[in-house]
Amino acid sequence: ISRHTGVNSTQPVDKWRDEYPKCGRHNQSPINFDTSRIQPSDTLQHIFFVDYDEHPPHHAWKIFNNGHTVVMKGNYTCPPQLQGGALVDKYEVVQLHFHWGEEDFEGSEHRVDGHQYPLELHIVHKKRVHDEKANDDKKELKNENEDLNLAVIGIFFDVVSDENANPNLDPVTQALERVIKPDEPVDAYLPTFTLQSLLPKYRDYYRYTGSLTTPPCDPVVKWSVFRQPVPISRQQMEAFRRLEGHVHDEDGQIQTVANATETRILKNFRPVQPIGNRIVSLYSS
Ligand code: 1SD
Ligand code: ZN
Repeated sequence: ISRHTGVNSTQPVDKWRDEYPKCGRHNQSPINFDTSRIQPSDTLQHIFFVDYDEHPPHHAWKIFNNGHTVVMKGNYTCPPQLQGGALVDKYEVVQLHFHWGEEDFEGSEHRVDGHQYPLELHIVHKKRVHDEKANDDKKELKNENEDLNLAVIGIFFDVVSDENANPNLDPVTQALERVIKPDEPVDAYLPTFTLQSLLPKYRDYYRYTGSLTTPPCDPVVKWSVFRQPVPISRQQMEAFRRLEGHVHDEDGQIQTVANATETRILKNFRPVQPIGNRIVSLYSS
């Protein structure tokens, strides 16, 4: 039995391209932000986080450990949106999830001058389509991912010694205790949790066009990654490292293993990818 660090796939990261050709092509994510080469942009504007302070009705969240990360979906009637930020379209929230490592020196997918933060949150948004019905009809005729047009917000977390550094994250880390085992979704009631409460104070961000960081690696993502990290306590960070994942055998089949420490999700970030001739810009207020 081998433990693969590859996520969302039965393949290790370096084999993704065999099964998912897009993972080996251009415009892949994550990347390293080389601050000596990135200039503040004249054309980027700030992003409006519309209804980010809203609660889903009855504070209802679906929390799911899918074996490679924890995914949270708010049961919104009118999901929070991104507007502005040179995005052209409006994008609405679909889900959020995290990437982390075994120790504090690794974990984030994006890097800044080679530095990795211990945790990175992704708030995934999809382009808003006015006529849902028409869209569903079309989808049946097409490949599932063909219409994908996503905007993902990346937020770095930095571990600080103060136990009370980020109480806004407590509803999330407490809910993690209920999804230690993979593949068993829970309905959580999170009265004090909003997306707004996870954003950093300063909203400067790096912008570039990239991909999903997991198979099938579709190059359809407008990435906005905040420059300022958000604090997280040691205890909160450990809650992520207690989550259990899948273990695969040589054929990529999921194995059940009695020893729980063997199955922990301890590394679910993809290595940085070549930037190629892409332009990375910085919105600086
Ligand atoms: O890894 C996630 C993947 O699980 C899925 O959530 C996808 C959105 O459909 O997004 C990628 S990521 O690029 O946000 N890491
Ligand atoms: Zn992600």
